[in-house]
Amino acid sequence: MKRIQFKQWLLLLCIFIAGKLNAQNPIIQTIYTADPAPMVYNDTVYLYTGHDEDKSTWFTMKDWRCYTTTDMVNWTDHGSPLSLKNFSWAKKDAWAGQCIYRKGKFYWYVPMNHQTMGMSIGVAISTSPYGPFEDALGKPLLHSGNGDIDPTVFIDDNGQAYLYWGNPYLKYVKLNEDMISYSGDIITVPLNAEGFSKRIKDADKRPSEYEEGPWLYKRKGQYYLAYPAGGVPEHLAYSTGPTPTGPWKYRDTIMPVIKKGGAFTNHPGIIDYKGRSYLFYHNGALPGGGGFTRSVCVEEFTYNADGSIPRIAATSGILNSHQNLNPFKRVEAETIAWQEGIETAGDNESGIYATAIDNNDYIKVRSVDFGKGAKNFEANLAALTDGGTIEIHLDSLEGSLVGSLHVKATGSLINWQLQTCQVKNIKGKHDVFFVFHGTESNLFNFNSWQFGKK
Ligand code: FUB
Repeated sequence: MKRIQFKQWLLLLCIFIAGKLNAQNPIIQTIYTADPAPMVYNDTVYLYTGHDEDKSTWFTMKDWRCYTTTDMVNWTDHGSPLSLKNFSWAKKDAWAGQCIYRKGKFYWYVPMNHQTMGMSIGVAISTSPYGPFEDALGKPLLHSGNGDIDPTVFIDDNGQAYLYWGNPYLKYVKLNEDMISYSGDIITVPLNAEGFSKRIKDADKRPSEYEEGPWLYKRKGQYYLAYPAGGVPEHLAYSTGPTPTGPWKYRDTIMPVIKKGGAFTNHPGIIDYKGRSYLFYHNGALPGGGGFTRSVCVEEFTYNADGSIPRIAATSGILNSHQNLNPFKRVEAETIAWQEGIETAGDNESGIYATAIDNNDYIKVRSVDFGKGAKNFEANLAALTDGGTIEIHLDSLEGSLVGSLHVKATGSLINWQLQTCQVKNIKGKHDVFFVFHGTESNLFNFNSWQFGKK
């Protein structure tokens, strides 16, 4: 992501200006992400995504990613807990999946191209939402045709789990309680006009507006099936039903085709979190972004009184944090509301950290509550040479400079050391900008930070 073409600078400038105006979308800027699958577990939003490779000219995807938030504006990068390498039978195409919790375990359903059979759906299992995940079966959970992509999983109140998937068809099975096998036939859902609206574009090719990427959930006794619709460029639409297997009734468009900065695909992920409702989707708005280099975004919305979903516009993102961030506890450097120039990397010993830090790159963290005051700053850093600086600015890139940490060499880029500086007495709630300066490239790696009161 780091190196961009000169002609993309104009777009970068727009994003930069938008960034200054508090843009939050796309919510991940370090890599291209696609096909969001949010999961609420223990008061945290876990966002599982696909990962478009840089400069991709097809859906070239090799791994899946995980991010978390508790405030909907600062997102922590947890790296890649699952990749094609975890499936001995996989050939390529780590496309859209979804993860769900059941009885102490996490089940992540993902499609990929089988070495001989074509697109198939696998299931990976872990005892932690962060992984590591491993192939539960050593073979696909199912293969019914080459349109076996984009699984969505849902567990009803009575414990029955359902897996829906497919493009151009829409199919489902009832999963067994073990979540890694199913009972009964694979059912093909009739894609009729009543359930999914009559196809307008390419009506000879498909019977209904349904395209791919289903997202199944239940709210207030009603079952919702959201999906990309209408052919490319896709919009998001939904149907509802009285049971998890329908009959489905087409309701409406959720998000129209994104005209500016959209990708030709889209993909819904809908959750309720701390009393508010959110639609996750993807666009192509980052520098270098497009149909095969997509980025995950999120919008807050309110259901209509009758339970219908309103039209949701793609905006610059969520401005109000759910809760303040406590700067007096260790915060991972890869907890980011917005950034420019940074990448993330990781290994078993260091965890995930911010890297590829060059002059003028920065990380913004929102709604940091310093309470009655912070007097010093401590960062866990690794540097090959002296000379890099972390400037701490409040509320904007040019906002008041409250401290500068002059980074010292630590011996290697994974040899971590706590380094500190004094800061002016910072009180109350602020957005914090860590702005990096230095003459070298790869100035240092940045693992975590914390403020102190003395
Ligand atoms: O990300 C690869 C494919 O593009 C997904 O499986 C589809 O839903 C579309 O988003």
